[in-house]
Amino acid sequence: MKHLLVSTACIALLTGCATTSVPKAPLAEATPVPAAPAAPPPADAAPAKPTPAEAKAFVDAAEAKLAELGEYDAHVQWVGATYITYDTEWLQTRADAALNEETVKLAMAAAKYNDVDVDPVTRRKLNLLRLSQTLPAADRPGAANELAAISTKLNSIYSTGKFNYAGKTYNLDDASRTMASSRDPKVTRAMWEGWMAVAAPMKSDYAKLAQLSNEGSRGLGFKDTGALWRSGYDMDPEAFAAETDRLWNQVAPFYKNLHCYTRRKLNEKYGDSVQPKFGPIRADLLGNMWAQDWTNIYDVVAPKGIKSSYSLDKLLVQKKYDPIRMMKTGESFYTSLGFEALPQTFWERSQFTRPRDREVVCHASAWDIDNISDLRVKMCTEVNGEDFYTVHHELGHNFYQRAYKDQPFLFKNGANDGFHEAIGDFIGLSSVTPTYLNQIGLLSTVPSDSEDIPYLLKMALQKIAFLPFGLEIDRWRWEVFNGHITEAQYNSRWWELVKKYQGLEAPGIRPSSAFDPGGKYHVAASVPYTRYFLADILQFQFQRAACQQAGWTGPLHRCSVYNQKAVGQKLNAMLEMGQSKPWPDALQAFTGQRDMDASAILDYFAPLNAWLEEQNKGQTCGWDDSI
Ligand code: X8Z
Ligand code: ZN
Repeated sequence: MKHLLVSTACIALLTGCATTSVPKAPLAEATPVPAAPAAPPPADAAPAKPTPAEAKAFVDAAEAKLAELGEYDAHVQWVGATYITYDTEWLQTRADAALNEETVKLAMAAAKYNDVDVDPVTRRKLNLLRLSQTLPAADRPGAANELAAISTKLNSIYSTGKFNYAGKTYNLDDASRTMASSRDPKVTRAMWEGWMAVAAPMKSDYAKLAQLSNEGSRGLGFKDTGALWRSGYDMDPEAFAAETDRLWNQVAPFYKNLHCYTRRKLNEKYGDSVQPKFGPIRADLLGNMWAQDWTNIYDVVAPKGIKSSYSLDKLLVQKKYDPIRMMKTGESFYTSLGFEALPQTFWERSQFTRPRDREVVCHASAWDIDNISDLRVKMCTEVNGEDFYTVHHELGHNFYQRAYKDQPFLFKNGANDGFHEAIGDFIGLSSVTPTYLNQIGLLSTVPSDSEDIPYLLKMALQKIAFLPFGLEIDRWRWEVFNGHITEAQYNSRWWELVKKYQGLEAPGIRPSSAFDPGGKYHVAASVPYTRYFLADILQFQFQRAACQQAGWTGPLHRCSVYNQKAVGQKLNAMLEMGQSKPWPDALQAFTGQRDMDASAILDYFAPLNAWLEEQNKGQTCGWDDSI
């Protein structure tokens, strides 16, 4: 429920249409009034069926109303996210509840046009209205407020979370840095357990949140909140679930190869007592709190005898990059494609680093406050390769938002949420190529293709390692929402799914109070996560199509689209459509394809997959993934 349409913290709010266009009349009456009947109808007559013109007028008024409320909410959420206090939480709860309440009322009122023969644009908008709250509140007094209060509280627990270890206090940034660099399994375990303990108190509130949002979702005609989330893809919700299975099955063998190779390297480094040769990998050994990105342990898995001549982390420090310079560099990639530079207000109003003197939501996000030009990012940027990539990711959201600014309010969104996540990641693929790093003066010489395997291995530690994680979070939430699991089973079921998909296990027995899913931002903040799985697939489809458009004939992983204006133009053609058409139309506009297709990510990594298969010869790979 946090944010309308482009849900929450990752891409925040829209609004748009000038507030002067907000009708003065209440929405339900903001329709052309039909001519009065000559005589009053008999008392038992059915109410007259609304006309298509009435439906269109209803939608226009709804868009104006939501734009106004959404813009107000965006300012409140921004202040709350950049300054967490009792009072800003109070304001966030109020603003969120008001927006949720109004959206649900409008979505319910929209049902009266279900059987009206409206034009396709109005029909699409009526459907989108029903989908526009991530956590809809029930239409009864107090429900929206209760849901908003829980939601705000969970977000704050996560963002202000801290723990103590060996006489020092750690926040998530500190713990993440230590997880990335420590090779002492006692320390990585302490970081991991310390952070997961922050989430334990969220458990009962999370159960309440699921119950309340289910009540709201059912009021809107969905089976539960999971079904609502799966309904945002221009297809039947269960067909969408099957589509994600299909994509996962395309890439799972590759993930298993990477898992096998990595497990062996960890076993060689730490020994059987820390990382056994068989079975799941210990989750705290992979250099990241959630084991969603394994790039930080490249030193542990680096192939023997093939050197990698540079580290982006070190280059950025050596060349004295700072967060603003990283942002400016990111912006210049987009302008090289023909996009207009970001407005001055972006630089004045964004938050680029963690403030020293107040609590903030550090998880990176991109915002569109007024749905026109008040674009911002909120990051706690550190000078390293991971954040260099994240800068390009966030700016992808902002350039998308600006590209669709002339669409009507309900179409100001990504073609689907996976598209919104994939744009910046697609640009990010070029932004870390040695050719591009060389062009911008970060890297003095472009390594020969003898370094392709180390390069691809680093990329796979980010992109292939992520795939099962991108899937499992919502697999778990879908089961929470459909009642398959109870609060008492939340944590054990979480670990069953982590084992099944990622092939990982916790570093020790979990306490019965644990609520480890809440240790991930998107669970605490209720941001749907399947979008990132889709983005991981889509960004490589974008890359393959863009590189073909640029006339590139070399290997896909070496292609950079920097300065390719024709690619920029075609990309813009997709972006400016927003959500006005079903996503296959948008995909076709840029790539010529109408399906999500994992063959592009497999093409990109093909040389590495062959290399991994060679490395894994004679090994017993895999783990027991039956649940
Ligand atoms: O949440 C994000 C972005 C903001 S939309 C920083 N990402 C996911 C995550 O951090 O878990 C990007 C990669 C996956
Ligand atoms: Zn994002």
